[in-house]
Amino acid sequence: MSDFGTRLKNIRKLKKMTQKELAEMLNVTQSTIANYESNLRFPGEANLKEISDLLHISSDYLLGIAEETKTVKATGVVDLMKLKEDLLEALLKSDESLATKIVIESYVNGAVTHEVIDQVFHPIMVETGRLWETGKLDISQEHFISDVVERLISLIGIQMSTDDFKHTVMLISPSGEEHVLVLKMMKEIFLEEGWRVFNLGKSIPVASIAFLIEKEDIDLIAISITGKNNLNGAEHLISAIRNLGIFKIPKIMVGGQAVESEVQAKVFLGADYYASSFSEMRKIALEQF
Ligand code: B12
Repeated sequence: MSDFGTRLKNIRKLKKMTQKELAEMLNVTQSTIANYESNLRFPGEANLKEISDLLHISSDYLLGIAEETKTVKATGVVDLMKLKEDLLEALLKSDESLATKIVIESYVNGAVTHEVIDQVFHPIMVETGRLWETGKLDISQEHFISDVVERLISLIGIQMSTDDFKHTVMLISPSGEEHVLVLKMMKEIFLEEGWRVFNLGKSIPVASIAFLIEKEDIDLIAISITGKNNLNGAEHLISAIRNLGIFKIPKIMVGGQAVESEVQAKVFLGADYYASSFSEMRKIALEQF
């Protein structure tokens, strides 16, 4: 189980609060909060109660007295496999509040965004698709799960306390592509790596892409294509971007189920990079920029 300081820091970050903001709310200095989070000092009874009220978490939980979550190993490491199973079970029972609680607790205990997206949310969506395909899940349940997962992804979004971004990425899908949840997952992965992100979704006019490239100095355009029938749209989009006549054309990376299932796609799309998974995408982002 993680210590008090780490738990406090994780839950503060999850609530998207800076040390300064929490300190102001508690009427203490920022260094007091920093000391709490480094386990150099501990709050008195009154302050502990105030912290737990402000962060909506029980003081027993902050102190580590409350029962360990099922998803946390005794070592304090989040068991992602267990997290995935528990979360899927809650989603299949349409229990959104339990699903939210499971995800929040895993973050309080130090879960890392790109790991949760890669090893929890992605497989949950794949399993959802499999259950729907085999007639074990109604479309209404599939839509419910997509909506809750989308909300949970926003919930775990990292706190943006910096405007000193390393690079800038634009995320898009070709028009007609309804699978945009994947773009939200990609957004959190890039944010975690310190990138500035413009998630523009599907059906974005080329003129608007040009406008943003000139305005924001975009380094990378990442395009996700799921439906095979959207490959042509993606190809046109990429060649239109290449022919914009702009001084600095950003690098283009493609990925998605359609690219994986169509061997030729990697060639005819004409992108600079192709990756078959989020971890490969992250590797390119880290190594090539
Ligand atoms: C949720 C879902 C929906 C939701 C989407 C909600 C949303 N807001 O996104 C809704 C209900 C709208 C939907 C609609 C449809 N869907 Co649907 N859907 C799914 C489901 C269950 C999950 C999709 C998802 O989010 N997966 C999670 C992401 C993270 O996985 P991923 O896309 O594979 O991404 C990985 C890699 O491909 C890669 N990657 C992806 N993008 C990128 C981009 C870059 C740059 C890089 C580097 C890497 C990368 O990294 C990821 C992680 O490793 C899948 C099942 C499945 N197996 O995926 C079906 C699925 C994708 N859908 C499918 C179909 C057929 C449809 C519909 C045609 C159904 C219909 N008859 O209406 C429509 C299509 C509408 C349209 N015009 O696009 C098929 C697609 C088959 C195909 N490839 O053509 C699937 C596979 C289900 C199936 N087996 O039949 N769907």
